[in-house]
Amino acid sequence: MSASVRCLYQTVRKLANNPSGVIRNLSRTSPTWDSSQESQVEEQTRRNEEHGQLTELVRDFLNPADFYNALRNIGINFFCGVPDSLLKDFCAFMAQNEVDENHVITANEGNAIGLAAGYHLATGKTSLVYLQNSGLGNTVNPLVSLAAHEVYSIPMLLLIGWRGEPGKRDEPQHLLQGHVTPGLLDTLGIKYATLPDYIEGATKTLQSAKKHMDEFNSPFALLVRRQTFLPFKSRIPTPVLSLTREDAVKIIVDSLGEYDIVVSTTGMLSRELFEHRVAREQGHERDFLTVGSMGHASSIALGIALQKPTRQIFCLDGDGSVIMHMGAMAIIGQTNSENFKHIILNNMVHDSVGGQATAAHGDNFSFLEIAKGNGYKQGKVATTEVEITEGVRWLKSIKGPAVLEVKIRQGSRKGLGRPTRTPLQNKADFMNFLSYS
Ligand SMILES: Cc1ncc(C[n+]2csc(CCOP(=O)(O)OP(=O)(O)O)c2C)c(N)n1
Repeated sequence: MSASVRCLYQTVRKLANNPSGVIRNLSRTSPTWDSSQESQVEEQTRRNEEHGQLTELVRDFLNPADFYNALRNIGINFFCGVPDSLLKDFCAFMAQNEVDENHVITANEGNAIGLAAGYHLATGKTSLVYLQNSGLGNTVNPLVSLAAHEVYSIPMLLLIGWRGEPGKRDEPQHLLQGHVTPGLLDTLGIKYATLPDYIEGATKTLQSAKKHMDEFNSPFALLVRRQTFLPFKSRIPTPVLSLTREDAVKIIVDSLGEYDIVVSTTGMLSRELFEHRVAREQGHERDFLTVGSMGHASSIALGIALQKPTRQIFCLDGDGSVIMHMGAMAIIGQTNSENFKHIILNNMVHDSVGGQATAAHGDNFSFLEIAKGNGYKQGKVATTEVEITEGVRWLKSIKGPAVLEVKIRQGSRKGLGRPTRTPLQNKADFMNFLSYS
């Protein structure tokens, strides 16, 4: 622990024990902190101290450990879902403290509803399904045709990170989703509440949720606002590799031709691609940034590849995204899209939302075997700068569909920006670029 972190931690401990109760619910465990979270909590701690008697101005945080214990107290012992940045501290706590048998990170959010249903059928018990509200769409079918009271009536608690909450600053792809989230739950007939950011409130809300789930045998949802949880960090060990995703993106992009088309996946990758074009003083017209719609970049790329047979299409994908909608690979493999080139940047984790393991973390997992089994014509792995450069050259020279798996380490640069052009500007520039024959 660095000196500044130790100092903060001591401040936090002191304040947590402060009889004036100026700040509440700070950690009873010993989480590690990253500097941005650290400085935000430090700033908040300072403000809380300044509030003096105005305790109504105090900002609380929910300790992931306390919330986990409160869940166990209402009988929840099984946890599954897809990670979200607003839930990353809770996810990190789970990854570090829960055994694998009781905690499964699923490929997509619909799978998690299925898993929770199977768990209920086998045990009669309720589980927790966590997700970002972007993944609500993936849950709709199993919620309405499996878990609903009108069908198999299966209780489960949904913990939903509320990106794009009205009144909060967020990216374009989260705005509509954030706005429609409560209405969507209403339409689905799912009762919900906002998760309080202090343990007494959270415990009460969990008790009401339990009462509802017991009485109606149906799902109940908790909406989680940003910065509800106290920071908790745990790092999933992955192989020591030299290149980051940003390094790899730069090498790939610099190896492409002037007319080559790029479709990039959700998360940090598209942000790094955008910044690299800025640094190179290039326009952004060659890139379609799949800022939302996680897992669909390869299908978008296929749609373009089939219509533009004289152009080369490079889909820059992530392991979590490919796994989320892996069925797309089966369809791609069964086409004759010779110009479809899939580059999977595999860091074995959901790096963009906190670094939780994907199935690619498993010892017996292989993207090359999967691609081959789905009918891709060829595949290769690259881990170094030279291998990536040669790999892209090779992809350009062969007939697809083909795949290049690029093995990278987790992590991203601090202060990474966000695209400054809007999705509509991106679309217009890109369509214009596609129109060159
Ligand atoms: C349907 C849906 N579920 C969850 C998310 C939240 N999310 C954004 S990026 C991301 C991780 C992507 O992981 P991966 O493809 O492996 O790329 P990496 O971040 O590791 O580069 C997640 C889970 C989302 N945007 N959409």
